[in-house]
Amino acid sequence: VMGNSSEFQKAVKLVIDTVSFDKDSTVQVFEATIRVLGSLLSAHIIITDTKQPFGDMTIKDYDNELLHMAHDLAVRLLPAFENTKTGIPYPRVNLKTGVPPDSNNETCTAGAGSLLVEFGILSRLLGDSTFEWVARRAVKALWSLRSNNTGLLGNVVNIQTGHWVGRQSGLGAGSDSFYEYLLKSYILFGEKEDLEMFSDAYRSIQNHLRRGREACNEGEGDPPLYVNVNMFTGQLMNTWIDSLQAFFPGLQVLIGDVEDAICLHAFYYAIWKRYGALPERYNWQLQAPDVSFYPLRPELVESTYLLYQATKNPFYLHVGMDILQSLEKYTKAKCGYATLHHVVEKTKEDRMESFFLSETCKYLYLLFDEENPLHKSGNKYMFTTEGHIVSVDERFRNSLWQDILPGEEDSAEKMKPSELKAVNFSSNCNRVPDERRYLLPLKSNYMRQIDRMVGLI
Ligand code: DMJ
Repeated sequence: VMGNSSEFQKAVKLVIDTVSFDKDSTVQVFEATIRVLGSLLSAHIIITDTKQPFGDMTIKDYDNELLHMAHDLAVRLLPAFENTKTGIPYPRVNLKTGVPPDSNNETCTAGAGSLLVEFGILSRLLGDSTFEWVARRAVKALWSLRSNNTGLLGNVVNIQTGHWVGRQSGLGAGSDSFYEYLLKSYILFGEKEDLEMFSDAYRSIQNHLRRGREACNEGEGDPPLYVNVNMFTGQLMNTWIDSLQAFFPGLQVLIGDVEDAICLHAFYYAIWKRYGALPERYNWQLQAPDVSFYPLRPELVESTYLLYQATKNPFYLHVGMDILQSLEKYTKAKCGYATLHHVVEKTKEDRMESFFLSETCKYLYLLFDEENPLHKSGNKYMFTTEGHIVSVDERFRNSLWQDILPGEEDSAEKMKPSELKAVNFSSNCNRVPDERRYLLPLKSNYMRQIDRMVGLI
């Protein structure tokens, strides 16, 4: 993304020469997929891109090594999808020996249901349907367990019985990327059923999770907030929001619901302004953190970047600058950037998660790099949930094995990348952002209201 081809080539060679997955190590299927599989696939796509928009990222004598490594890793993850009665995978797998004998039968919705982008890309690059098939089966199994009453899913499920162990439905931990990947799978593969699931889920979210006034930027009542509810009754389960939820305005940008995105983003930014970071959980009733650490998460920066791309409003450059300055001030350490152990006391932990580089830094860099090839029309890219870039191109539209994908009857209809916008979202989901309209993104009384809600004034 920075166009630094020599470092990229060095890193790729290092990975090819030194990384092996033949390890007696138990990993989380979700984390290994989004962090490791995703980066291998992304780098492979960049290396083999015929246009090379980021500069010359080709590797001399490259023989698809990264794709082979991705395949090797994915094969080692496959045992997670075996011996499960629902098709929902086990959460952990040993890379050498498969599912550990004492394995937990419970998994979270996001962990089990956000594997389709990486597994689908791998299948389509290899022409081997296995990976997409298992990932799609897991999504469909989870989807079939949603509440008849609210249309919502819980956050923890038993993979053998299909019984919901965690009935909390929200947009944060345990759920977030499930929704993200319904939409992103559709953007990438054009399978209509993914969009239909996403549209239904989005409708249920708006009906049951969104609280506050209807028009977000005007009128009486509280500014909107997405809360955690019981999936079966829609009743409020607690009064906290978590820092992972801050990804949601970015997802709203992708579907064109920019106004709601602007309002929701402003709420998280108000919390950031108060602490110079986002606490892992913030209790909006107590106006105080419930869980106080900040592991350098990217979600607020990600939404800021996407909102800037959608509106070009300099307000988001200001937000980015503010975030950057707090990161420099509070998290910079001798050898990197440190997790904040406590957002009030600003104590640090000796820990820097890989998503700090793959997401937080990348989105910050891109926010200010107006001329980046990623922003040029004609170059179409999508970010995976871990911030790895993949090109949205025809290569991923071919599922020649369509007939053997689970429940394929109504999914035969495929959309071309250029047709993506022409789908029936509910009325407020298809707005084309008008730059002038967002010159002042939020009314001053709105800002005052949320500043008061987070105890800033
Ligand atoms: C990232 O690993 C991914 O974005 C994931 O989907 C959830 N959030 C973390 C970083 O906070």
